[in-house]
Amino acid sequence: MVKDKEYERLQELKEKLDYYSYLYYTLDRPSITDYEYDLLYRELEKIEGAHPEWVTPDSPTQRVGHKIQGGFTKYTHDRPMLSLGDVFTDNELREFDRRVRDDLGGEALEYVVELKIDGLAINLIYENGTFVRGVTRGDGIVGEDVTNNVRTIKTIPLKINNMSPHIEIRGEVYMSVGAFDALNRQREEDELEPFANPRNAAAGSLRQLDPQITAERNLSFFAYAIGGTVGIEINSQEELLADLKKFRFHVNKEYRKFVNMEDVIKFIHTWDERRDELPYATDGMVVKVNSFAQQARLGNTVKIPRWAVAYKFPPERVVTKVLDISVSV
Ligand code: NMN
Repeated sequence: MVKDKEYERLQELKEKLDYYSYLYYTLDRPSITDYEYDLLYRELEKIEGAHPEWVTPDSPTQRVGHKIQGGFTKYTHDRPMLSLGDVFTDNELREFDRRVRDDLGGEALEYVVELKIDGLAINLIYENGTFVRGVTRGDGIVGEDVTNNVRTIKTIPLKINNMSPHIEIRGEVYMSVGAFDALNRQREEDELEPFANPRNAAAGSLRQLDPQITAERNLSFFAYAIGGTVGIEINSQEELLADLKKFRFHVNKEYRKFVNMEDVIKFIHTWDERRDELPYATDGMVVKVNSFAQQARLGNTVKIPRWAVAYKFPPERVVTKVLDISVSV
C-alpha cells in the first residue's frame, strides 16, 4: 500500500518536473522558484535511489545518460527526410510561385514562411506520449540513433501532449549564439580549435559518444515538421505549427502566412536585414505551400519536395579594416 503511494508520487513528480522544465526552458515562463523545483527534483532522486527498478529513461533525472559503447547505430526513417531545393534570387522565388500555381491549376493558395535555422535536422519519435528515439537526418533515408544525446536537450520534451502510438516530430537542433560564443571562449582557453560556426558546433556536439559533453554544450531545438504518424489529422503547416506548440515543442515564433509571392519576398528581405538581431544563426528562409492537400498534389521529386523551397541569404558581409585604412580587393 505504502509502496503504491510512493510509486504514484514518483509518477506525479516526473510529470510535474517535466512540465516545470517546459515552462522554464521552452516558454521562458517558470511558475515555481528554482528552490521549489530543486526540492521536487531531490525528492524524485530519493525515491528513485530507493527503487532503482522504477527508473525509466523518460525520468527528468535521466536526461544525462551513460556513454555509448562502439558508436551510434543506424536507423531507417519511417518516411524519408527530404532536403529542400535552394534558391538565391527573387526571380527564382517568382519562378517557384509560377510553377506551383500552374501545377495547382491556378487555384488560390497560401504560403507559410519560416526562418531557416542553421543547425542540423533531427527526427524525434514519440510513442504514447513518451520520447523514445532521436535520429539524425543522415542521408535522408538512414540516420544515426543519437537518442541519449537528444535527451540532454532541455527544449526537447520527454513527454508530450499527444498520445499517438507513434509520431515523428522533425526540427532543427541548433546552438544559440550565446552558447556558441561561450563554447568557443572556453575552447580557446583550453587551447582547442574553436568551432567555425554554430552549425558545426551543434553537429559536433550531437555526435558525442558521451552525453555529458552534449549536455554541457547547451543545444536547443525548434520543431517544424512531422514524419510518419498514426491517428493524427493535421491539414496545413499553420495548423501543424500550432499543434506542435500544444504538444509542448518549441516553435520559432517568426513564421508568417501570405497569399502572394511579392509579400513573401518583402518579408524575406526584412529578415535578411535584421537577422543579426536574432539569438541564433539563420542561413535563409523556407517557403512552404500551407495546405497539406495541395502539398500532396504537388508531390516530391526523388530528393526534394515540389511544394517548398529554401531561399538562401547571401553570406554575411564582413568589413575588413587594417590600421584604419579600408582595404578593397
Ligand atoms: O538540470 P535541470 O533539472 O534542468 O535544472 C537546471 C537548473 O535550472 C536548476 O538550477 C533548476 O533549479 C533550474 N530549473 C528551474 C525550473 C523552474 O521551474 N524554476 C525548471 C527547470 C530547471
